[in-house]
Parts: sequence; C-alpha cells; structure tokens
Amino acid sequence: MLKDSPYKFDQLGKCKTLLMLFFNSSLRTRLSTEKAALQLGMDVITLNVNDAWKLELEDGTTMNLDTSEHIKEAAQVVSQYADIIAVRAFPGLENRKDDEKEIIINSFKKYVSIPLVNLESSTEHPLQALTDAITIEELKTKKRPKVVLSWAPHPKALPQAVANSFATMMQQLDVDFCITHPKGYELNSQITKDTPIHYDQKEALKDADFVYVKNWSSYSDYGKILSQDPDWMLTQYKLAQAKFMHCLPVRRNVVVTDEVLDSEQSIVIQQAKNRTFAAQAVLKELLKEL
Ligand code: SN0
Repeated sequence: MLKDSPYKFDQLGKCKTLLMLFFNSSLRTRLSTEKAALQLGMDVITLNVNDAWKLELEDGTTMNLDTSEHIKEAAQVVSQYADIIAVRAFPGLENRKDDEKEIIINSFKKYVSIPLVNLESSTEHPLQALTDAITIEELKTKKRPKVVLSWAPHPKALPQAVANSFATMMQQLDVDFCITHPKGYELNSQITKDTPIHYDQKEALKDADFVYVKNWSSYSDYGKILSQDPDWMLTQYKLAQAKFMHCLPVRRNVVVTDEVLDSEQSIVIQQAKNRTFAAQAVLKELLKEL
C-alpha cells in the first residue's frame, strides 16, 4: 500500500523529527530511512557519531582518557531534539559477551523515552529482515517457496546481525527454510532453533527458490575468520533457477560472481528499494502512537 501511494500519510509526521545516529558506515539504511521519513512528512536530522565527542559507554569509569562525553548525557540530550530516534551500532567482534550486551542500543533504551529504531546493532538488523520478507512475498511464485541462507567467504570479519535477523524472520514466514555454512560458522543456536543446517552447500541449494548469500564471522570462535574457501562463493551454476538475494554492500567475485549479480535472477536492487517501504511501515506505526 505504501509502495503504491508513498505520500498517503504525509500529514502523519508533520512537525515530527527523526534523529538518526550512525556509529558506522551506511548507504542504504541512511538514505532509505530518510526517504521513508520524508514521505511521512517528517523532518530528519542525521549525525555520524564519529564526528561528535568520543562517547564513554561503561558506567563508573574515570573519564581521564580519550572519551569526552558519557552516553548517559548524550542519549538524554539528543532525544530532546527528536520525536523518534534511530541508531546504528555494529559489534566490536572481539568479545561476544560485550557485544551481546548491546550497550549502545540499550543505553538509549534506558535513558530516552522516545521510540527507538534499530538500524543494525551488534546482533540484529530488523529493518533489513522486514525488507527481505517483503521482497520474498512480492516475488514468490509458489505458496511455500524454498529459501536458503548461504554463508560465503569475505576478506573481513563481519557481524552475524543480518543472518540472525533473516533467520528469525524466515522462521515466521510460510517458507521451507534452511541454512548452509562450513563447520564452525554455526550461528547462535537460540536464534537458529530447529532450522535445518547443512554443511554441504550443494545439498542445501537443491531446488531453492531464493538464495540469500551473506558472510558472517564465527559465533563460536567469536569474530574469527575460519575459512576463506572460494568454493563457497555463489556461482550461476549453483544458483540454478533460484533468485539471488543479498543485503548489500557485496564483494563481487568473492561472495558472488559478476555473472549472478548482473543477471535477471539477482533481485538485490529491488530488495534495496524495499528498504524505504519497510522503514516507512515501521515509522508509520510509531508515529500513530505519538
Ligand atoms: C555489514 C554487515 O553487517 O555485514 C552491513 C550489512 C548491511 N557489512 C559490512 O560491513 C561489509 C563491509 C565490507 O567491507 O564489505
């Protein structure tokens, strides 16, 4: 409905401000969420937090080193400038317990009383998962499509957030869902639950309708790169008749071949377009409550 008439609710956000805080890089999340807010009639302020004062996150520290401002003050201050706040904060990938505390997102939750939107935290990327659900719903040609989440190699250690949220979302849809990755790349079992896991990528990809490719670093050997095996890269042969999905940005010819990305079977551009409508659906619900 929002896709057909994006400005239908352009009065809902009138005189309301969305404040977006980025602790990490962003292209799609920043622009699509801004577009979503503008279509709802909101004003938008965006801050790259790395341009502001270096924030202290721990409680009770003596701040005589390089952090200038505590997140306690910062969160309370900035929330006074907005009606909805949205935050991106990636994990450090060094200490699992620390990352799972979601200290940045949870500090905002604790110190502000306005709605808070997660723009990708240490363990979750919910707006991406909502986008992915919309995209599969739009493009599926059978009632219960087979959806495969496949690990792929990458030169950098990446978060598990996208894979976690995608798995959680697929468990809630009427899809035949499985995950494939090399041994040692098991995601948090509290998230994957009873989702089938295959160590044989070929077997997993058999008769797939949607193949979602994503790298993540090891969860058990936390933040480590255990494999860079190019045999896990997605090729046209392996994709067969399925549609190719990825949240982007994607490393060409490492994660997936040029041939797949440039083919008609790649739906990554439509996926990215849907980021706007996923964000708009969420902002619209929050605005109704204000
Ligand atoms: C992030 C991730 O969570 O995997 C954001 C995805 C939406 N991706 C990256 O950091 C990729 C960085 C790179 O150099 O390829």
